[in-house]
Amino acid sequence: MDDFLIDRGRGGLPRVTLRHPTGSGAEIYLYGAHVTSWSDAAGRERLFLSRSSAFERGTPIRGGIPVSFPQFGNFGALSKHGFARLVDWKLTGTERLDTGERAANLHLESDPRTLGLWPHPFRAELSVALGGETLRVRLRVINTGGEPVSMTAALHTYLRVQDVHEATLNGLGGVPYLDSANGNRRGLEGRAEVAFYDETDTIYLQAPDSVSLVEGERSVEIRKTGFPDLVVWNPWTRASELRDMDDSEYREMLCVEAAVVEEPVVLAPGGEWVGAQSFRAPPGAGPHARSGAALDQ
Ligand code: TA6
Repeated sequence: MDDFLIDRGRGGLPRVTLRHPTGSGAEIYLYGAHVTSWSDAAGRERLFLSRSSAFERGTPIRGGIPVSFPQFGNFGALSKHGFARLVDWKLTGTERLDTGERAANLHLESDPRTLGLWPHPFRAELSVALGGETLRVRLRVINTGGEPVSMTAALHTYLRVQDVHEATLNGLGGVPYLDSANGNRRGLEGRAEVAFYDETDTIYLQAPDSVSLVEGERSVEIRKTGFPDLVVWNPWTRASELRDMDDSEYREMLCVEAAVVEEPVVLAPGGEWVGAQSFRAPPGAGPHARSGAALDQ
């Protein structure tokens, strides 16, 4: 099979498929620059995508890696998570990197529609690089206007788990947080291994760049650069309030989002900002498997 395929996916929306010689794969929709699938060399899907997700313009895709830009959540006057996930991005191109990764590069430029929502000229670029065991996603934003601009953003990644009750997120002990599920109460994470028993919507502030999601013998190492914060979300039984997620699907997902929330990025005219999130899923790796170097960006 070719390394790159450009076709129409669900809902007839344009889609780029990346294939790595090891057998791993990824799919990206131009609508929202949305990564909807990352499968490892054994063919196991590593991202969660809701069975009830819409694939139609005007509604965000539920699952995968939505791009929240230029606003994270409701932290501003725009609609929740900004407009980037609701518009068509353009495919800049695909390439084989020196690292052996297969990559797709997308971009979005301000136009009359975005300027009507957010009066700031910009260019945003999203690069997705697929390796044998890794997926790297990089967001670059350039202020192409003449005034300073303030923005927040996230790579709102939905990771797939077999059962969220059995999963822990490790590496957040001692990190301050904002608990969005409880009136934005502030706290300090007391657990080295965070387990999940209820609705979770936590913004870890100035979070460590490396955490790991561990579930039995499976683990995913998650790294970020440029993004100071890390958001962890699971709607739990409130999934029933989401019309694009089945009631029990909360068991199969955990959002671990590289984000910039509390202290917005301020870009001077001509200035740029880069943030990235990457994932490594070693085959058959046990809970304590670790390897950092391969994910440096
Ligand atoms: O990033 C977490 C969050 O902001 C939660 O508050 C939750 O609502 C989630 O995003 C999903 O938002 P959405 O608009 O996609 O339903």
